[in-house]
Amino acid sequence: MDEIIMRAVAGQFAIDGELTSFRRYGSGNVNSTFTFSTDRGKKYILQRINTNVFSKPYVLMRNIDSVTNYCRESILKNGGDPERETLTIVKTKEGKNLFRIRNEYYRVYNFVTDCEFFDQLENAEMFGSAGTAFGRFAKMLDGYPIEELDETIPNFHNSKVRYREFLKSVRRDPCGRVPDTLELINKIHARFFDLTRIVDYMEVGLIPVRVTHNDTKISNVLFDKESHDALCVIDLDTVMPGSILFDFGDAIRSGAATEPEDGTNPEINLDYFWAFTKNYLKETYGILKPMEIKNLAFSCRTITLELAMRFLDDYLNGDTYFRCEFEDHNLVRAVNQLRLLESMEKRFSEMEWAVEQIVNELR
Ligand code: GN1
Ligand code: MG
Repeated sequence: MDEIIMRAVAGQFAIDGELTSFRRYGSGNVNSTFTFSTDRGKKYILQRINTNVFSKPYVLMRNIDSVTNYCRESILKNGGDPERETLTIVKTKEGKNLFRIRNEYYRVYNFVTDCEFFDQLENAEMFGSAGTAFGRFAKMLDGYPIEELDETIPNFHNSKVRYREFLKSVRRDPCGRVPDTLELINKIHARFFDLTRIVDYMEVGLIPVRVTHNDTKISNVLFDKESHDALCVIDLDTVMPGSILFDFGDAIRSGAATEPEDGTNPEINLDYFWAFTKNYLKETYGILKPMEIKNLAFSCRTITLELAMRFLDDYLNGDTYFRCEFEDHNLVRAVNQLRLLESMEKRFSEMEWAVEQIVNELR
């Protein structure tokens, strides 16, 4: 983005001072994210919302406004610091959540000070701390009135609907990429019931619908720079009604893998799995239903399979959804997720056993 545009956009918001410098920030695959500083020493996050993915930006921001206000109160009640433990929206000078120009929508948050994010964590202890942060987040939102939330992306984790869409892409094969990816496609077909089990349980009420984050990848947690404690859960775009299992599973998928999403040979790191699960359950054991606990380990397989399918689907459709940094990026990601999945399948009984042991200690 040009500095002139950046300055003009930042100037629409009720910020302290004037923009002096900015740079790209984060590792999100959907929105475009920047940080900027002002001549009064303040730092902010500025994002351009991807309207290809989020078709109702104002509705999305209403959700986030309401959820962050709710979190702020809860954090204050618990003696925490809401400036660092949740996001703070900076309104436009007209008091709006977004600045719109032509078809582009921008928002600004305060930059959470002295924090950093990681695509890959340095040790199991940090991932354990993320378990506490995500667990607290889930517990905090347990009391949030679900009927007030709009569904920003309908059927986001409805793997049945996603599978149907995937089948359509395979049949249409708009880019002629199916012949070279048949092996991957078949790996997904073969796991149909692993993909749909949780959604089936939800449909018949065996697994409750809760207020969930829906995008709990590890880079969506901010860690304190000094202590390396996980402080703040960010990227609230997909906070919607959903299953807590996808949140647990997605955190494991992204945080307990030995390689990043586009590495070549990821495996599940069971020490990381233990560390996260222990702390996550410490926070959430009181609210979880037996069917949720029973499916925690399994949810990691489901979400990893879902991501493999989403990356492959995007590849078949010519890479229009996820940001790609090189040719075949989505293909590399799909292969990566299937390898990670195979590693989870191999070590599944150990994952289930870990959950059982942790639950026994909590009982
Ligand atoms: C996207 O924007 P980001 O990077 O936090 C995607 C997630 C995927 C993730 C995979 C709205 O998240 O669902 O799990 O990429 N977000 C959306 O890296 O589709
Ligand atoms: Mg996101």
